[in-house]
Amino acid sequence: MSTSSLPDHVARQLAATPKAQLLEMLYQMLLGRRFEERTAEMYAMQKIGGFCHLYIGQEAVAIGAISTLRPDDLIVTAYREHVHAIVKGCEPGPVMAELFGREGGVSKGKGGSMHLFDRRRGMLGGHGIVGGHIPLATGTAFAAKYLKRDYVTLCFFGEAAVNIGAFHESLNMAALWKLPVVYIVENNRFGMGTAIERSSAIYDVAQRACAYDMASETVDGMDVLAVRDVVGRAVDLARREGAPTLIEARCYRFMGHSMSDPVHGHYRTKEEVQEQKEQDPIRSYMNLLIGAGLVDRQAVEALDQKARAVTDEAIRFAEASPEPSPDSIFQDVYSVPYGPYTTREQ
Ligand SMILES: Cc1ncc(C[n+]2csc(CCOP(=O)(O)OP(=O)(O)O)c2C)c(N)n1
Repeated sequence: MSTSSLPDHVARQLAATPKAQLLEMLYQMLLGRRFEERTAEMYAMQKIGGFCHLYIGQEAVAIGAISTLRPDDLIVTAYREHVHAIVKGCEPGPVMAELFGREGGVSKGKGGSMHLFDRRRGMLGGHGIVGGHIPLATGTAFAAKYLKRDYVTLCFFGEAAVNIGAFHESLNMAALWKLPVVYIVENNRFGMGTAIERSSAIYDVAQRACAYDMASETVDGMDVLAVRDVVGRAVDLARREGAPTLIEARCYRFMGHSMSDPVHGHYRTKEEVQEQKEQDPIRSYMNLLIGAGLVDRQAVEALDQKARAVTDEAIRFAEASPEPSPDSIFQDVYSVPYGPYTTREQ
């Protein structure tokens, strides 16, 4: 494939990213998809209870964004976060065990699907209150500045969260104090069954940054290299200059809002969902890598087999893990009064 026929961001990323990392990103997308498909099955078998929101269709956002991070960087997410957690380094077994509510889970079985947490991997949740975690990311970014550390925080949330007061308070402080944080809006167009056009006075979410004189970009959230390109620049800016950015990644969820919701309900048509599925971010990226001669179909099949095997193993791990003991009910429920980046080990 001649690179002159490629969009600028693709040519740039193919030239700048080691082949092993490009393939790792494809593997992570496949792993995220297989993990979520099996999660749906486990939910239907009642091995997983409570709320459960799948990420199928949006994989390019988490994988493209997190691929730009160092291991000591942090992510803070909303509740559609199984894939973010795995990509940030949480083992798939403990993530699945958390969904099963088992002791071996990343939150010891007490958090469930919406509250995945692993401080050592820089995964600071998993939060169920829409927009409630945005100030936490602003806080970890403030801590970086205060402690003179150069880690960056990525904060992921849906477009429905930008109408929450905490979003505006957070962006104001981050811009005022120049904090190293990147806010990533995963605009999948719907907050449950409410289209953005019915809930927001403006639909161009990135424009919200103007109010705080903050850098902003809109990116195709179905294109993993585009996300990596845009988030990579924002992470550099945050690390070098402590400046925050608001990124709007336009994407689409292929499943219902949560496991208890229909795929389209009355708020979108079957045809719309089908049309979006034709833009599947995994297929597009796979075709791009094949076209660029970086991988062949056989190698993709091998990556997919590995993703399936890792997911099977995650389920075995979850099944084998015991229920949390009743004695542990009050342990780890409230946090200790010092944060993830103090010198004291907890
Ligand atoms: C403060 C608050 N209000 C309402 C809800 C109920 N609720 C759960 S998910 C959701 C929609 C959020 O949509 P969005 O932020 O766009 O994220 P998505 O589900 O699309 O990933 C709502 C309203 C909640 N969890 N928290």
